[in-house]
Amino acid sequence: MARLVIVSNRVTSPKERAAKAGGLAVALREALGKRGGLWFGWSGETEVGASAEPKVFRSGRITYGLLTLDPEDQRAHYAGYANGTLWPLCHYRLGLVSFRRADWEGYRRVNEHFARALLPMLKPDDIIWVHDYHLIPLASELRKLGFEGRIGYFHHIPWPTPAVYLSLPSHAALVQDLSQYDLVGLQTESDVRALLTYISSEVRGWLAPGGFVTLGPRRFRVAAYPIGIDAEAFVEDARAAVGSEEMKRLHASLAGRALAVGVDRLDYSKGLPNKFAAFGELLKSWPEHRSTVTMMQIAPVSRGEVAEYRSLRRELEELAGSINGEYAEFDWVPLRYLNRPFQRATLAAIYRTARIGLVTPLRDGMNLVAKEYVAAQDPKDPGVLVLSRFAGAVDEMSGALIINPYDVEGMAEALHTALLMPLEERRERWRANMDKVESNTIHHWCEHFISELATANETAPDPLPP
Ligand code: ADQ
Repeated sequence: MARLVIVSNRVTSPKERAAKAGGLAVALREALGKRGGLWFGWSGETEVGASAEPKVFRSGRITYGLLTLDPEDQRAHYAGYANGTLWPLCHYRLGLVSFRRADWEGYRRVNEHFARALLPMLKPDDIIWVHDYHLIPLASELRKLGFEGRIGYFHHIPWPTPAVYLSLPSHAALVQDLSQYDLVGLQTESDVRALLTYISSEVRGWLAPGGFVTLGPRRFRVAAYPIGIDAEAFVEDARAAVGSEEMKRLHASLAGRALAVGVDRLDYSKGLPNKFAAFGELLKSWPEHRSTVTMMQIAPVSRGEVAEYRSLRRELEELAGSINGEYAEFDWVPLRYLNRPFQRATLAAIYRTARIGLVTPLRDGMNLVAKEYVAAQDPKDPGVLVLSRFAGAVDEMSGALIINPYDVEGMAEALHTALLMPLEERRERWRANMDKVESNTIHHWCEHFISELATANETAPDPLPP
């Protein structure tokens, strides 16, 4: 079996406790452990003029290669092009996109630095799997250095429609970079359509059924691989939480009230201000829910080095304060707002207690919280998932109450409906969602992508003219 090489911007070291690491990190480590393999990425350290000499060590069957970056390049790459340009662009927030040539150059330099450091560690028949928008040019840089083996890329965030994507000055260069992969994985079929439409209409690529593309001398494939969660582990954690000290404290604090929960990184793509406003609207328009429902929003601070994230944080603090100021009673605080991470087991307990899971992003590649909420429910008395139509997860979660996150009153109405929903309907909707969560786990996702990357290009049909 060919060796697997995973490349991601940040590498979670084996020392990080599994309970804290996300499902993705655990699943990737498992895939590497099975085949034996290399995990390569940035160590999190910077040093002026950093050398392309990674720190290499082994843990079990996995070799780790950790790279140091120059601080100015790291800033241009991470806070600059990746999170100041590509993140808002891919989340349809053109007003927040900044484009500076110096950032674009820094982004490319970091990818080149990655390639130079990685190349000496590669064998010709390795399967290389690159993760996310920080590393789109990596295959180009490896090809320039002469690597001809299989390289795949998975884009964890949405791929925007051509009308939005074309506002990126470097749009054509970035798609040329994508063409250097053998397999490009996106979250949903509509992301795939968006990218293929751009390729056939803007850069005159040739398409064949199955997402096969010919672009100049390159042949590659674009396909959807919707990511899943470790469903079994979540079910297990949620079951184990029943009767735990934490669950008892949570129940006691709710004093019989229903709980609506949101868990999101503090990010402007997640639609948090609108979610808070919808909860305020529920309390305003349906006064019967006052004192009978509590909302809990868990939102660990993220990317504090980017200005938009700091202003979002201030906006949310103000909104939470005004909702609580307006509606709180001496024995009831309507909105509990927490800015810190929790262990997976604690999250599972909170999800299971919540009558409503509120997932309302303005745009999201997939959204794993939606799936985690479903997995953690008690099958006999499950809660209701309220889900944005702009999350990739909506394709699979047919049992959710689907909302438009721009429609605050519509979201408030969905909350009202969810609070009144009869048990029978809750069970039916939950079952439909749970079937998908159980059948498309993170393990299937990993295996599926790796097996299609291993045979990429062998199955390509003849291309059709554009
Ligand atoms: P994210 O934007 O981070 O991921 P999401 O898919 O919801 O969004 O994953 C967040 C993960 O972090 C979940 O597993 C959640 O449990 C965890 N998490 C959130 N808050 C937490 C807290 N307070 N404590 C502990 N854990 C917390 C990106 C894309 C998504 C895509 C994923 C995976 O933006 O669209 O689904 O990658 O591809």
